[in-house]
Amino acid sequence: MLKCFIFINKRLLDYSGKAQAQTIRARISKRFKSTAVDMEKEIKSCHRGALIVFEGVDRSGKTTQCNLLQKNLNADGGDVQLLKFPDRTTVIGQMINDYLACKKEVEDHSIHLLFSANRWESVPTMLELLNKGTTLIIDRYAFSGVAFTAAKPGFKIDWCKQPDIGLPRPDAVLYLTLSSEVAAKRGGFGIERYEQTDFQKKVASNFELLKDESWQLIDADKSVDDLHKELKNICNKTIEDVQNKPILKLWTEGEIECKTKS
Ligand code: NYM
Ligand code: MG
Repeated sequence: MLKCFIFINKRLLDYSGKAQAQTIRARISKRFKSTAVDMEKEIKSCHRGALIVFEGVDRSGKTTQCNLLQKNLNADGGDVQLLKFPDRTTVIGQMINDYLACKKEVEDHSIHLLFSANRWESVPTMLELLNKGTTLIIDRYAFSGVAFTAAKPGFKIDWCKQPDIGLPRPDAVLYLTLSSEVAAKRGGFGIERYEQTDFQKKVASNFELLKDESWQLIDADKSVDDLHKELKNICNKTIEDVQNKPILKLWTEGEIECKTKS
């Protein structure tokens, strides 16, 4: 394209008057500039978004940080959406909400499968967004699913993982850690099911068993701003690193087939 531009420019100087050449050159520049912007957009739209999951103990500031990241990455010109599991807005999510709020009893295996179903029902939207270049910041994912259910008597980690096998695999899991003393200073637990110290300790030890190469442990005992800066850098780097990589499947080999864009 550049060569063509130089060639046309030369011809204009050879064959046209100066004023005429300038008008035509200005028109061509304008046209080429917009083509370059379109090409840039097209290249960007071929890149996929990153799937970044936040996990962590209660009071670690996950939700605050996820909200800040969505806001500030978008303000910098990014394309970022926030998801949260459980997603309490769906029919399944409402059943989970009633269970967590202790309004309903649900058998332990069943509720585990409902938490998983609540993730699977989001998968088509997640893939569509990732494939069109939107980065997803996710507040809790399958790791919470396993860590919480496996903290109940009689549940093995391996059984708990089964229903989530094959979900889109996170490109990065940012696990926010906080000592129990600092967590205690940040205020007590809420009134939902599972929000008791002993249960949370079991959950934390289960998280330890789920770490893999996609995990990064982040010390959350710092100011909201300092933590945000650290996480924003990691997110930007992840977005850059994975833009041309396939989306993989969680806890199994293989890639998720990329749907062609309509
Ligand atoms: N939780 C969350 C589970 O037990 N299983 C899951 O699969 C997920 C995603 O729900 N105590 C638990 C962890 C929390 C509770 O989460 C609700 P939040 O982030 O407080 O809304
Ligand atoms: Mg909560």
